[in-house]
Amino acid sequence: MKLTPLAAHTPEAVRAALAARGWEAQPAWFAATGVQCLVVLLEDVTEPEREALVRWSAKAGADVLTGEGWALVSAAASRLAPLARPDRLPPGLEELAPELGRFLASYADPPRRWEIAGRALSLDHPVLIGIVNVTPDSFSDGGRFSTVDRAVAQAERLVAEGCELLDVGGESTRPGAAPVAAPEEIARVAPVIEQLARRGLGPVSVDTRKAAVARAALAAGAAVINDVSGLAFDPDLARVVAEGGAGAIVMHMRGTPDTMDGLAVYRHVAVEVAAELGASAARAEQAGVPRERIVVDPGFGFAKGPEQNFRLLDELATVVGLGYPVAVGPSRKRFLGAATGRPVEDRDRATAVACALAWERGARLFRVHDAALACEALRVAGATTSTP
Ligand code: PMM
Repeated sequence: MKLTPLAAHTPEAVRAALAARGWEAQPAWFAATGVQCLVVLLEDVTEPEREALVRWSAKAGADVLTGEGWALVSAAASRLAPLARPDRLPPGLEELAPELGRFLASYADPPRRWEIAGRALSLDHPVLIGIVNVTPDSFSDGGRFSTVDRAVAQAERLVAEGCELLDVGGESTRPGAAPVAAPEEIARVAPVIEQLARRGLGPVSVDTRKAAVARAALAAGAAVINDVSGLAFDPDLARVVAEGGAGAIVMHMRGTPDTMDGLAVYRHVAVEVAAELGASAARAEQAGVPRERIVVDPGFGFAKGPEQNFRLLDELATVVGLGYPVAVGPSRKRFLGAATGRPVEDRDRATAVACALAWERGARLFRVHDAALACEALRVAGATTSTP
């Protein structure tokens, strides 16, 4: 007998081994995803549910680690699947089926498109979102593109370097930044969005927390609203997105840019960020934004310290498990400086590496200042990923 260890972090190695033995592409892919091991954390578990889980795991050959009120279940996807089927569910575990079913469905068939106003973006390849800041005080490129002409020139460069969406922001979100009133923010972003739309440099997203700014941006031609507050800052914003038929990037943060650093306290950052982000996305859906229009973003640097950002990057699969496409914005942020010792103007290589790691863990959209380096890194990362 001859033994060869196979890569287990994606289904690809098992698929290739089956294909090499004559299996057809589709059955090989389904079998490969089925044998892949998944781990889920269950919380708010009652005592009878815990007993039912332990009984099921002994029969199903799954591993369960458990304590009062919680359980960690580790098993091949195909073994977990019966727990998501009401007709095959062991008695006592009825509560589990809907959530597990949704997770298994998005694991087997992740979202491949993102619907935004007027079109859809394909997520089969890395999608670069180019940053066009029109704030006089943004932390990394503050003031350099504050006029419309400069913003347009920057946008042209980003598109030439491979960006498929341009994110125009008129309010800095760094801690201590002066708040900007809606009319001032509109005066900054609307003329730029109008120019980009007129020149066919788009689609365009607007980085704002305010409903009034979002409304003006949509009227000027924006197709996406990117809200760093996760729809928590302005209660009217979700409705504006829904009525405008726009795409939404719902980002995770706690508090406001001024209070967020003091709120960076987590027992398990990825689990808590995913739960809070899931609640924000649910708010968007309740306001009438269809699921296909929502992208979630873990919000690197927002209410997270360096170590927490790295944990979150490594455990991004937990955010991907929500079932929405995932965007990330590590570009030039402080945690990359903490790892490399590089100042903010010299963090584009670190950004490119972070993007490649995030792609490997399931992110599909990447918000960057410098698209050329990130694009190269993502081409390499993307070339290692096979889709069925
Ligand atoms: N980061 C910043 C601003 N907007 N939006 C999303 N979706 N994700 C981010 O990580 C994010 C964002 C802060 O960075 P900047 O001042 O360089 O734009």
